Amino acid sequence: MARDEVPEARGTTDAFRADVIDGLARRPRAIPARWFYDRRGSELFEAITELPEYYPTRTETALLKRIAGDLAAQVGAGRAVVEFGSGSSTKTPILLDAIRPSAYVPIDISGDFMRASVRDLAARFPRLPIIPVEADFTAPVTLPVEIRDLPKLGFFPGSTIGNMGAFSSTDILRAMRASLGEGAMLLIGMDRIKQVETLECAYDDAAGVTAAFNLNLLERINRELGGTIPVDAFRHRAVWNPEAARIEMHLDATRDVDFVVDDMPFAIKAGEGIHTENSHKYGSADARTLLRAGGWTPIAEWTDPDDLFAIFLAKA
Ligand code: AVJ
Repeated sequence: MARDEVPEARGTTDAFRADVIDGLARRPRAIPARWFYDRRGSELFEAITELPEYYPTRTETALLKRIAGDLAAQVGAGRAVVEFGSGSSTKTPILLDAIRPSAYVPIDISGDFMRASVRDLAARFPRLPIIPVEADFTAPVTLPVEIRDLPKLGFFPGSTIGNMGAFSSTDILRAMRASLGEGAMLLIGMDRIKQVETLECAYDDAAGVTAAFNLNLLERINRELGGTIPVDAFRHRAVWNPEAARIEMHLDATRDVDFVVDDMPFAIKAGEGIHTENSHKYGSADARTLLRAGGWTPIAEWTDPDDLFAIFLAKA
């Protein structure tokens, strides 16, 4: 496909290049997790959500089904649902069935993946206006004019907020509040702190899908940025960091490697690594404090019987 057919392509590639070169030059090396989600990465993430070890998706989906009636009563009908990082939109039908909104606006950085998912959704909700927006929702997003006068419900499932640290997660909640406007509500999923073994297995599955997801970042660098990274020299590592209350994913070099990215030379010694993701986990009080810091007032909290995952409803 020609570049000019994809409005975001040039800006996205430039931002990817800048983040990679910058991230490989700093110590410790770190590349932002949002770059996992090219088409292949989005597909691998979908596969992760079906793994026996990866409890968040199935727990949140079941929870959403269970609370649908309660949620409808608190949210009311006729809102525009704005989903941040919609991906394959698998949890969306449960919400749309429950609250009968007047429009649905999915926002995702992986444009063609999102549009393919939206086609399925449109078939299921033929009378619902669906207006996809291809954007990086960590920056302020201009919402489509069609929903300007409707009250909004922000939908931010999956504990995606956990990819951000305290500063960015507060910023993004505030940005959401600003873009969703007067009278908005937010429905947000937040993963709980739990047994270390459960957490580490969820991010290092026996089938190696999460490893493939992590390593795909290096393959993407090679594909899109003219990289020469020997991917076979890197190993996936997932570890719980108790001080920061987060799972960290790393790619560790198993031998000394030299490579280029966009003609820039890099060297990584055996045992050194690249930090590729943080996935923060929250106790109930942590979650509520974060929401308040982000300008939202929590009005309901639901959790599954094993307290693995929580869904919060908040108002602006
Ligand atoms: C999509 C960010 C919520 O942190 O659990 C899954 C991404 N990374 N396995 C998460 C992910 C490795 C996921 N989020």
